[in-house]
Amino acid sequence: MKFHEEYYRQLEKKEALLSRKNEPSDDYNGIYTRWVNPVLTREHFPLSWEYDLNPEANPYFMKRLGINSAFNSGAIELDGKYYLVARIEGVDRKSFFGVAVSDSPVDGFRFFDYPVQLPDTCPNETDVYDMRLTKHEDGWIYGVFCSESKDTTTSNLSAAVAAAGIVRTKDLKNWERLDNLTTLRSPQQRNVLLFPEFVNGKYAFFTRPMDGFIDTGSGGGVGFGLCDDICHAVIDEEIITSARRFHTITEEKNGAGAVPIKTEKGWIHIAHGVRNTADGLRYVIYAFATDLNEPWKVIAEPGGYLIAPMGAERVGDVSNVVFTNGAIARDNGEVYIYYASSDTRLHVATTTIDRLCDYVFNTPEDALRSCDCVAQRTELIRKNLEFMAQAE
Ligand code: M1P
Repeated sequence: MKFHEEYYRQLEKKEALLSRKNEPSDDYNGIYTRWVNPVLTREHFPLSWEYDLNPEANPYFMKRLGINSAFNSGAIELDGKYYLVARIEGVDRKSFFGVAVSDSPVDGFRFFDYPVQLPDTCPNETDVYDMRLTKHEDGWIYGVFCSESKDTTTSNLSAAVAAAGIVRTKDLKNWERLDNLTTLRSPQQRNVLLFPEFVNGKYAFFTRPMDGFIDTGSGGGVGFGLCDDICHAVIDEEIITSARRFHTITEEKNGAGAVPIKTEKGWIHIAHGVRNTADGLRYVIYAFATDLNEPWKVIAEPGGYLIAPMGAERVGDVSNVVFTNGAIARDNGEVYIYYASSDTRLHVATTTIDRLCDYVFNTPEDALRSCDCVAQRTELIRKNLEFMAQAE
């Protein structure tokens, strides 16, 4: 009896969470609006994903395969529905993917019956995470993700190798695995995404060249490279697009985030930047634009961050982190940025293409030195005071 009572109690709690309506927060910056409730958490999974629902096999109604978190998610709109391919981490620390769907972009996301079972083509692969979803002009939906394996060349137990795995699908249910991306000049890769259009007749990737697993080392920033064959993707040269800079939000490292959004003025990129602090790494989200025809050329890069961890977002498994690998830009100009906080849960912030363009093209660049930053701000204040005086 206890089993059934608890089952129905948990089911009711879950249903209340899944049907809870979200609302915009009153935090204001004019650029985007944060929404109050996370769109995905560890509580969003069907009971069947964690519990054995057979009372004979599980008399105490225990979680048998617990889930720790649901966070960095690829995002896509298909036939009027919103889909998230979430990074799900089990209590055993292994990540995997699950697809959640909703009729609304801000709440009501429910996972498919089963997680994604990727074709097991890489025997040494231990972990997979952070899928970016690209609706490519070739007609496929591609998922590019981090494929992590143990580094067997050293005795360091924690040493790992990160590569970019590639899958493709038409329906988010059946996934075909292609060869991992090979980058001839970079030993490791994470935060790779496939650009949605051919560039010079080739498949184009934004990459993140890295010397090691955590440190990007000599990797100068977000890279860009072309390949001929998506089924056996090989990139030779990687050009640096958005570069890491001393004493900025990208000093330690940066990486591509959501698939770039096409606008009349250029491609808008929503990426992440990392700086080091006495308390460890701090991850923020920033934006920049690249040229419509030469998408590797940065044409605007506002100074500072677009989204930084705030309030409860600041705490989690890896605290002081916001991270995005998915945004949905609708034909009507609405934009939904799905961002995770502290490697623990997923949130949404809403804006529009007009606002993002205004932000990216009209926000001053980082002046790089305190002295010049003060001059920048002084100029803003001077203009404002003059304007206000005239308006009186
Ligand atoms: O823990 C913060 C993030 O760390 C990694 O990002 P990066 O490669 O830029 O350091 C990723 O593993 C990401 O999943 C994670 O959110």
